[in-house]
Amino acid sequence: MQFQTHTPSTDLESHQFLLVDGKASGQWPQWAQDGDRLIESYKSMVLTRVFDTKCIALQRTGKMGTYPSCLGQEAIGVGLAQAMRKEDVFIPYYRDQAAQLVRGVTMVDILRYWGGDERGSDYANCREDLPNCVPIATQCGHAAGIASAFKIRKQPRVAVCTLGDGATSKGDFLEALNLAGLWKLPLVFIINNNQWAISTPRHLQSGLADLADKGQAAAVPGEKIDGNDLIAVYDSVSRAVERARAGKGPSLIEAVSYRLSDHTTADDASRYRSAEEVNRAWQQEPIKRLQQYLNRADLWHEDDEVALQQQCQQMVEAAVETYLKTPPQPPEAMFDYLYAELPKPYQAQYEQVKQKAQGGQYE
Ligand SMILES: Cc1ncc(C[n+]2csc(CCOP(=O)(O)OP(=O)(O)O)c2C)c(N)n1
Ligand SMILES: [Mg+2]
Repeated sequence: MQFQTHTPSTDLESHQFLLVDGKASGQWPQWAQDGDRLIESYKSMVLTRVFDTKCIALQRTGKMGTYPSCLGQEAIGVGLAQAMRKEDVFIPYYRDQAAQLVRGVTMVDILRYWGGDERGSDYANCREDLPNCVPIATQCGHAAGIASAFKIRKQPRVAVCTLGDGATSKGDFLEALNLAGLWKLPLVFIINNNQWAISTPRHLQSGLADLADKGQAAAVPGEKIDGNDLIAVYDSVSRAVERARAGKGPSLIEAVSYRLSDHTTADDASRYRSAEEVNRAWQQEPIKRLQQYLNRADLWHEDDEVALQQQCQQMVEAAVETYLKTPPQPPEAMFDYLYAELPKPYQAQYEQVKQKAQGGQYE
């Protein structure tokens, strides 16, 4: 069953290519039979994890602000970003470091953003991708607007928008989904169903068994996939993206994964979920799974792994060094990023903050 309107979403197994133990399942798409392609994806997932681990350490040592780890969800980000074209637009939420790195957002950008520096959202390499969205689901309306612009301008481009399982309960998402279905927008929604919305478990979020079925009320076909299976993610997103590019309208993908970390560095998930549950989820995580496949296929070996880990560490350390050396902006810079032209009522406040800063009152 593939993206057919009004068809209930399929069970997970029918969109699975890599089983939990790294063994292959079903008929693999052509591209996945190319070992180099899989190794490229694997390297991106490992880099994301090394970077993510460092971000938590930076927060813990007072060098960065609150940070939402993407531990365990690397396959969703890497797979979806690799399925997009450069000219497509990515509309992320805050747990999308993996996709952003593949899209060309730099590690320094990401560090600056979570360090509270808005210059971290000024991406040099993918200027039209949107910045992180923290207000839950509000990015969905932006995505519908962007997709609508593509359609009006007759551009063969696609908007790809991510959101969490919790975000699917918000009106913003449901309204954007409705519009996408009605106007047949070139828009792909991807739900990162990591099973938790802070401390709210998935089963208390919606009465639906499959969040992909939310598309039915909006005439948006849905598909539920294993979000820990890099091949399933790439396969599903690339079909949805090309479907949208061909003028056939939007899709909704539910990628099932697990949030192996706390919600953010400001959370302690051990207060509301059991160690057994988390241990079980570790057995399913996406990196080990692909690594096991590559090992068995004789495409990846111990020495490759050691070299990759070293290379990733070096790249991350270099980015951290640049980030830590970034001169801070003056306090009045907080007015600089919301408006193209500062509205009158804020101009007086801006001057006031600037004068206080010059008088050393914020030091
Ligand atoms: C409009 C809004 N309401 C509440 C919050 C507080 N909040 C931050 S994350 C979150 C849970 C989101 O869960 P989910 O959509 O599943 O994404 P996840 O964090 O699990 O990736 C909430 C309620 C917010 N950021 N924005
Ligand atoms: Mg969630």
